[in-house]
Amino acid sequence: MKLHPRYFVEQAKVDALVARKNQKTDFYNGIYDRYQYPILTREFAPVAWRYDLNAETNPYFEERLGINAVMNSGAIYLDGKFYVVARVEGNDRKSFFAVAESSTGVDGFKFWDKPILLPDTCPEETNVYDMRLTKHEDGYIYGVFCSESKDTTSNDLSAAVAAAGIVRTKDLKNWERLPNLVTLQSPQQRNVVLHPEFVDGKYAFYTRPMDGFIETGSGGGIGFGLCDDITHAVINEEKIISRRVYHTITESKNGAGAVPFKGSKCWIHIAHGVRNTAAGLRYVLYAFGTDLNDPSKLVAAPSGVFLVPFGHERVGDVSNVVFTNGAVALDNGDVYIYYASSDTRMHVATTSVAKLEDYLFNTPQDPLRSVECVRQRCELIDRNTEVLKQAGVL
Ligand code: M1P
Repeated sequence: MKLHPRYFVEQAKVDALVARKNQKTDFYNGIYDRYQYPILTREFAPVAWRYDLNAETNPYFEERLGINAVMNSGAIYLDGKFYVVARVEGNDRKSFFAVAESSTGVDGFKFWDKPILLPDTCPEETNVYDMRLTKHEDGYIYGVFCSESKDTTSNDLSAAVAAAGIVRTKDLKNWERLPNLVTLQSPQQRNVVLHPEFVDGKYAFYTRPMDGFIETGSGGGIGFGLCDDITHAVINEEKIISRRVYHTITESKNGAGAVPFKGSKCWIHIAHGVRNTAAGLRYVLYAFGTDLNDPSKLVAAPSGVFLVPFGHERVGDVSNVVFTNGAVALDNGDVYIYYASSDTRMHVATTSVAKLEDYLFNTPQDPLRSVECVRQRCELIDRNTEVLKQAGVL
């Protein structure tokens, strides 16, 4: 066996990307900072994942198992390091999970040597994606993800069934697969998130009831349900805590995003809303707060979008999409929100718990009608006119 010399050229490209420093851009909204470079793309995948390195069996050094995209990643902070469990999509359209780690949280993300090989306990499962990582107070780290299977009851070739798969680990290396979540009220589930604490002594899940694989149909938004036993998780009843609303950013779909984290006033949620347009579905991020003692009770609902696809983020495999399923909140109050753009690459936005709570509680709510929105804006302008007069600017 002889190592192909091209290996060194390609591996140097990966090493350069991992070594590249990331910087805040001049984007400003006072709420969070954006960064110059994505934190992970398909080009970060190790060369050994994609090529046969043997010059005898791969004389042209052709890519054998290409990587198409690196996106929607769960995130966690453990022992001084940032870890993401990325959704890596192969050229064959199947996704899998892979851990990448960084010591800064904004750059230097390096994939571990091998992707995660989950226990194969679900023979009908075709695809897995979008893992949320929850450091639960029971001592485990849970990964809740979409487990997708062909809908064998339909003649439509693309008909599928989405369920919430559950795994758990203590080290991100050894994963135990548990039975998929059962929601008695909802035939399909995607974007299910496990709350980090027990609620009334039970495991608490945020759900996203759906009638079909793509359409949420009668599914009213982000649900909340409790279950007694995570090793056979069944939710009898889902209560909608953040509704889909006509002519808002959540009109078509409303799904949980990152695992919520605790502020001083509320649980902070960064979720996604979807609306339909002539150019297809547009996915944006929005934020809401729930009661510290009752995470199913909405206490803060600022109007409109929190983060939208911006500049080059707008274009990719599924354009006009931003999606989050992971955030890290450090003990010092710093927050790292990991989001993917256009189902293609991963980014980070940084902020703090204090800034987010200011945003949650001081951004006006959506008055839901144009005339009220103008009134709301004119009131702001009037107050600002007084500020400018008193400052001698006007
Ligand atoms: O393509 C955009 C997103 O579509 C799905 O999200 P949702 O269930 O809210 O429609 C998911 O497949 C997600 O992975 C993807 O980013």
